[in-house]
Amino acid sequence: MSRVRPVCPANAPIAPRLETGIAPGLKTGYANSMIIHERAIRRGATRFPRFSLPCLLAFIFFSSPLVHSAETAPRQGTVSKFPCEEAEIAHYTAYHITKPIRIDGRLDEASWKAAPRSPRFIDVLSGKPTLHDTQAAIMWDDQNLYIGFWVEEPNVAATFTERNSPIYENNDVEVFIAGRDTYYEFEINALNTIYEAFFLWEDTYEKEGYSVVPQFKRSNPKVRPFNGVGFTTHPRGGRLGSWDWAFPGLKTAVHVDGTLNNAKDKDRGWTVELAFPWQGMKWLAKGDQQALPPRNDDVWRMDLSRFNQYKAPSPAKDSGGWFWSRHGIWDSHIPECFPYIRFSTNDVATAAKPR
Ligand SMILES: [Ca+2]
Ligand SMILES: [Ca+2]
Repeated sequence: MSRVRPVCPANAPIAPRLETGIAPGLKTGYANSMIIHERAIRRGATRFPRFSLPCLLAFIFFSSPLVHSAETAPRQGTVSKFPCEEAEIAHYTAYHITKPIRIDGRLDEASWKAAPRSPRFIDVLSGKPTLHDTQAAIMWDDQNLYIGFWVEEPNVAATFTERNSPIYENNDVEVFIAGRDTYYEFEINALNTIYEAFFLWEDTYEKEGYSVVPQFKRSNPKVRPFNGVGFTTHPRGGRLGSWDWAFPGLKTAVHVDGTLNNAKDKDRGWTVELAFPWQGMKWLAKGDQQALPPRNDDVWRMDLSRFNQYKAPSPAKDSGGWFWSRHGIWDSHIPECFPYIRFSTNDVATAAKPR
């Protein structure tokens, strides 16, 4: 059964901003001042015009699990504060590895072949199947968290080569890693160009000591308020974004299985291989005192996704945002919707066969 959402007139009065603005004079330097509103502009203003408050509330209501009940059959009597339904959020076990991984973009190590893969990503709004296949896997050792993406793509294309360019304006894949008080955003295109940002919830920003970290200080010109993209009524309240964050020791690589920026042929796609050192996760682990590296059965919230500039043709309803599990609203920035990643000290060779 298809859902029906209210149609809201664009630019209606009483318009709550879907993003925090940047002063026009700041739109210079540092890759356009970090393209600060990143997705707010691209995924908010450009794709979600300003709606009137009643319409916005109606949209959120119609995106709620209650309205989805016929499709998703939520548990009786449960009401989520978030646009994703708890029962829909993915669970995954990340296994330990002992053999070294070469970060070259090729996911040909035996460990990657043994690791469980995510299901094919689904549309972030509808949860429906997507045009092309996207899968991911997560592994770890005592030094690093490893993430691999398999991205089916008949025309692999990318343009940005400068770090922190608006990678989301290319086709990309993205990683979000959340702690209790903070979360990290990572994006990468097929040219192995990356974009990073770090977000901190205001309710713990001062009292937990994040406010004195140079990269997170309010006085840092690369730190600004951020209020999500589509879900601007997060019950936790405000947050800050820092575009002055580089994940310590991060290693990234991409392999293109085809020809890059040549549309005359048909490519198979691209793969992405990432190593995030645990020691770079200090500010993510602090809030809930997560161990670095994890202990057996520790659980983190992490989200993996893919964004496309093209859409599946009508009548498909393709939002262009493809996720491991659905958010139900156009917003990557909802840690409560991120999949549950459980870390096992068992070797990846003991993992179940990939689906
Ligand atoms: Ca490799
Ligand atoms: Ca090509």
